[in-house]
Amino acid sequence: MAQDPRTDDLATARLGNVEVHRGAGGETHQLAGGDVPVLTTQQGIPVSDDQNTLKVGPRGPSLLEDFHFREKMFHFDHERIPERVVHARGFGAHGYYENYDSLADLTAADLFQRAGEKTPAFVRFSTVAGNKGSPDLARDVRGFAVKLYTKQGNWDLVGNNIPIFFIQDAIKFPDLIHAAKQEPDRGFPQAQTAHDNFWDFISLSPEAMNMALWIMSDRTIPRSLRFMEGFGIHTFRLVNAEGKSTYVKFHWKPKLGMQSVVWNEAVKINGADPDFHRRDMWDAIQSGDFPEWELGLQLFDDDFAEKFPFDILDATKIIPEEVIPVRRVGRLVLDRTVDNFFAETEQVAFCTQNVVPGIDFTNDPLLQGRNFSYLDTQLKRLGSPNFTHIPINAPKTEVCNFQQDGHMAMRNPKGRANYEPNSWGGALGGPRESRQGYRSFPAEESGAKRRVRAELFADHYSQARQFFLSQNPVEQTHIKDAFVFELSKVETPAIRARIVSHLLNVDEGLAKQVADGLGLAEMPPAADPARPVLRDLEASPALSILGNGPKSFAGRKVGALVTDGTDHALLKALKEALAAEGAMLELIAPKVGGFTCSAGHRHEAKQKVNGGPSVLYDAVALLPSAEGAALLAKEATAKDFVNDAYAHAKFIAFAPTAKPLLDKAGLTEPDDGFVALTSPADAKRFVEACRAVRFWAREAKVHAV
Ligand code: HDE
Repeated sequence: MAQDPRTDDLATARLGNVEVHRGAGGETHQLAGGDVPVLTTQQGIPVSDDQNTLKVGPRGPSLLEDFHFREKMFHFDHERIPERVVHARGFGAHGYYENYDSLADLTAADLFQRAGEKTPAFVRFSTVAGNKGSPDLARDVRGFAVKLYTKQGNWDLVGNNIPIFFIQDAIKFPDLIHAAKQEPDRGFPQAQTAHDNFWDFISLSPEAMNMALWIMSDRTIPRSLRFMEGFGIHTFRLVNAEGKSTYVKFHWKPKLGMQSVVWNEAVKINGADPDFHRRDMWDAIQSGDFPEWELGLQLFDDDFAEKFPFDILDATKIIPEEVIPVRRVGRLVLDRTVDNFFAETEQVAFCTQNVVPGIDFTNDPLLQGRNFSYLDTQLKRLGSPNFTHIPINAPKTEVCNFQQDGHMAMRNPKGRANYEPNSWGGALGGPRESRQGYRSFPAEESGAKRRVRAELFADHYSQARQFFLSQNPVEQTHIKDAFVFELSKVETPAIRARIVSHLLNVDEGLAKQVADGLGLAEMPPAADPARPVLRDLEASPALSILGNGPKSFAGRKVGALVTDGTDHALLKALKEALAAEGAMLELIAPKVGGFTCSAGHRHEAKQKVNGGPSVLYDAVALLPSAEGAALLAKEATAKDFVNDAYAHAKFIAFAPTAKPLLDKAGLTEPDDGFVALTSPADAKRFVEACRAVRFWAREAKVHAV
C-alpha cells in the first residue's frame, strides 16, 4: 500500500516558527509556518512535499499523476532562452544619466532640456564573439549598450568600446560574425579571433583594416568595464524644436581614466577568474564606488561633412577629437546591481531604432541595417512581440496604442475601441496623435536605386595608419605582438601573408615586424589600395590609452602577500595610503582562514595564495614575515605571484623580510618599479608610484621573442 514517509516515518520538531521534518534518510526539510511563505505550484496550490515524487510504495514506480513534479520539471526544461547571436555574455547595472546644462539649442530631446535632470538608465556591457559562459578577458570588442528611460520614451544608444566597426554595410554582418565565431565544422575556438576563418575574412575585406588595428590594440583587453570608453559609433542627428539638425557622434568617457591589461595577463586572468569583469563591476557597485562616465558629443554640420576627407556615414572611420572636440554634457552613474540576472541583464532588449523626439538617424548603411536587425532578433530571443511589457524593457512613461494580444500580453486595454480613428471619444476613444510626437528629420533624398557605396568609403588604410601612429611605443609593440600572436594561430600561411600585405599600407615598420615575428619566408607585395593612402594625417593623441590613463590610483586594487608575523605597522600604513587614494587592498595568505600579524591581531584573508594570483591585481605588495617568506619561497604559486607581477610590469612593494621570496623568484636586482617598504612612510611613496599604473620600462626586458 502507498505510504507517505512524511506522516509515517518522520520525526517532526519545531525550530522557531518553522516545522522541521526529518526524512527517512536523516535529511531535514522545512514546512512553512508563521512568516515563512508557503511553497506553491505555479497555479498557487500549496505543496506538501518537495523532496519526494509521488510513488507506489517507497520502492515503486513514480506516478504521472504527480502534477507538482511534472510542472516543476516542465518549467526547468524550458528555463533557457536562445542566447544573443552576438554579445551573448554580458553584465548589466542600473543607474542614471544626469544632464549638466540645457541643450535645447541643439535638440528637442526631453532628457537634455533641463540642467541637473536625472534620467533612469540601464547599461549592459558585453563581449561580442563568445558564448554566454565564455571568459571575460577574451580579446574582443566590448558592447556598451545604454537604455535611457526618458519621459518621452526609451532611447537606446547601443554602442561599443571602440569608435569604429569592421564593416561598412549591414549586409556583411552575418559574414563577419560567422567568420569570428566558432568554425562550423569543429565548434571551436571559443571567444577568440585567433583562427583561420576570422583572419581569412578580414584579409579579404580591406574595409576592416582600421578595425583590425584597433582590435589588436589593448582596447580589446580592458582591465575593467569601468576603465573603458564607449561610443555610439555612427553619425546621428540632433534636431531642435525649430527643426534644425546638427550631426553628432556620442562618446562615453570613463571618470577613472582608461586602463587595459597585457595579453599574457589576460590569458591567465581567464583561468584564475573567468568572471573578472563582472565581479569587478559587482564589487565596485556593491561597495558604493559607483562607476561613472561623462557623455561627450562631437557636433558638426554639413559644411564640415563636405570638407572632411572621409565620409561621415562610414562607420569604419572616426573624427579625431583634435579635429572636432568632445563636448561633455552630462554624466552616467551606475549605482545599483540587478535584483535578478535573468529578468534584467538577460531579458533586456536594446534596439537601435529606439530614438526619442530630437534624436534621429543618418543614412549610415550600417545603422540602417541595425534598425531592422535588433527588433527582429528580440522576437527570436524573447519569443513575443510583447517583449516591451517585460519590466526592464517597459518605458517609464505611459504607453498607449492599439497594438494588442500576442504571447504573454501583460498590458491589455480596457473598453471597446481598438482602432483609430474611432467615434467612441473620451476615455473609450483612446490615444490621439500629438504635435510633439516623433517626426523624422525631412532630409531630401535622391539618386538611382543601386547596390553601391559612396566613393570615400574606399579609403581603407589612412585612418588605420593614423591610429597606429597615434599610439606610444609600448602600445605599438603590443599591437605588433597581438598580430603575431593571432596570426601564429592561423594555420594557412597565405592568410598570414595577406594580412601583412595590408599592413604594408598601414606602416611599413609594423608590417616588417609582424612578418619577422611570424617567420614569413618572404615579404608579400603591398595590397593594392582602392584609394591613395593619406600618409600625412596628424596623429591623434586622444587615441592612446596610455596617454589618457587615470589621474590617480583610485578604483584600482593591490594584492598583498601576507603570512603570520607580517609587520603590523607596514600593513596598516599600506591600507591607509590606499584608502586615502580610493584604492583597495586584498590580502592573500597561505590559509584563507587568515593570519596573525606582528602585533598579534588576527586578520582575515581574501584569498589563499594559489587562488589569488597577481594577475588579479593592479600592483602587489610582498609583506611576509621572515619565516613566512622562507615558507613562501618553497611554494610554486607564490613564486608565480612575484614573477608574473614582474613580467606584467606591475609596481611591487616589498618589506625587507620578503627578500628570500624575491631571491627565489630570481629578482635580485630590483628596478625602479620596486618600492622598498623600510618604514610605514614608504607606503605613500608606493601608492604615488602606482598612479602610473605600470612600470612600462621593464616590459622590453622580459620579452626576447
Ligand atoms: Fe549589434 N547586434 N549589430 N552592433 N550589438 C546585437 O541584438 C547587429 C553593431 C551591439 O547588450 C544583436 O539584442 C548588426 C555595431 C551591442 O543586449 C543583433 C550590425 C555596434 C549589442 C545585432 C551590428 C553594435 C549588440 C544581438 C551591423 C556598436 C548587445 C542581440 C549592421 C555601435 C546589446 C541583440 C545587449 C547586439 C545586430 C553592428 C553593438 C543581432 C546587424 C556597429 C552592444 O541584433
